[in-house]
Amino acid sequence: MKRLQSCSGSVQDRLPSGAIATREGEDDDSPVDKRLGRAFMKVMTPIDTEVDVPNSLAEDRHYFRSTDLGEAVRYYRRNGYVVIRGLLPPELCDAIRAAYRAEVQPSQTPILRQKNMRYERNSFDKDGFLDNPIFNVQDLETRRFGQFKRNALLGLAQKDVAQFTAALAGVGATKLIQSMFFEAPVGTWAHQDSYYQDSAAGLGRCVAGWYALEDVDANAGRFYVCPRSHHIVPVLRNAGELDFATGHNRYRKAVLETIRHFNLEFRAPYMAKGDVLFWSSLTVHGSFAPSGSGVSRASLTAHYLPAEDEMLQFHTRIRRQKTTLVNGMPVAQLHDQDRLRNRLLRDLAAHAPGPYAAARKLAMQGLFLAGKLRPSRQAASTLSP
Ligand SMILES: O=C(O)CCC(=O)C(=O)O
Ligand SMILES: [Fe+2]
Repeated sequence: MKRLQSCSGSVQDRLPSGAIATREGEDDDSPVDKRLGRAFMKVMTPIDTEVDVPNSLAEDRHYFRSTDLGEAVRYYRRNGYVVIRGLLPPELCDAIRAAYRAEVQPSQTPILRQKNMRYERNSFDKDGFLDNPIFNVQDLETRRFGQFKRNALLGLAQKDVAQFTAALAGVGATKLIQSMFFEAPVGTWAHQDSYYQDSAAGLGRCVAGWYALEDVDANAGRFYVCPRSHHIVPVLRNAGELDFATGHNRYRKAVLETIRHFNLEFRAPYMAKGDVLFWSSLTVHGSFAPSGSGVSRASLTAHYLPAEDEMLQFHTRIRRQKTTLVNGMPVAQLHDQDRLRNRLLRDLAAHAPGPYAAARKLAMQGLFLAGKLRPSRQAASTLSP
């Protein structure tokens, strides 16, 4: 949303009435702008093409509501993603952001960050929005960030979410294995989540959710997916030339080449406060570079696995995680800051970022070297999550 602009009304209040005559179903894939005759915002894609981005609910597909579970699952299986409107209560979205402003924004404590996996202090863009997104909200230190962590996890593990993630994964129950918090536009590179983490029981069994905590402006580096890429595109393996330790930049380029090669569509649904977009770990996605200033995209993302599955990291190793229960959902932790040992590591990493990053790089190289020497841990790809 734009800075200083206030959000009014509930998601229900703002739903368009009859903007699209037919209910948006899995078979209706004609471009929405053609049917509505509206002018969308033009945004540049990472392959330097222009794409139309809807900038209001009325301009977008209707997608689904929390009562449309069966239809939503069918849409997800076919398209590799689905949007559920109003899954998070707007008051909870506001409470998460209020707790962020009260506890996280003023803090000087180093926090693990999504873009570089380093412990860093907050950094803000020129409009004052956090531009180093938080990695694994569930690991934050309760003493300092308890309200923010509690509110965020209440949303990410709420009953409706548990029901959707289980149905989308085609299992009885899921667990949360990773989460992130974003505020400023960051322009995340195109990728399949599987490259970073997936299920050891089969690639594609991981389901992720993007939770809009505000109405997201089209200029604020909107989250996009490439529909059906989970079926069309082979899994780009985290190995050899493209491995994370030595070939991450090559991987990023390879994804863009793949998008061009298969002529994939970019689709960036309008995300109103409380809307959730779920996608598969095989679906190509990312977020656009910001195309305007003064705009934010406050959001959470979370990744879920079938509760019984183990996490496969970098297509290379099984990463065991300890779990806690939130609302009955297991939530896995990797760097729990409530443990002294992890806080000491954090302080070391924050005070000597160079040596810490070098040590981490070496460890990664060792991991992939060891992977080459032992029989492959790579799970088979399951195209129907
Ligand atoms: O919102 C973004 O920029 C990227 C989020 C993402 O790729 C993820 O959570 O897997
Ligand atoms: Fe991702």
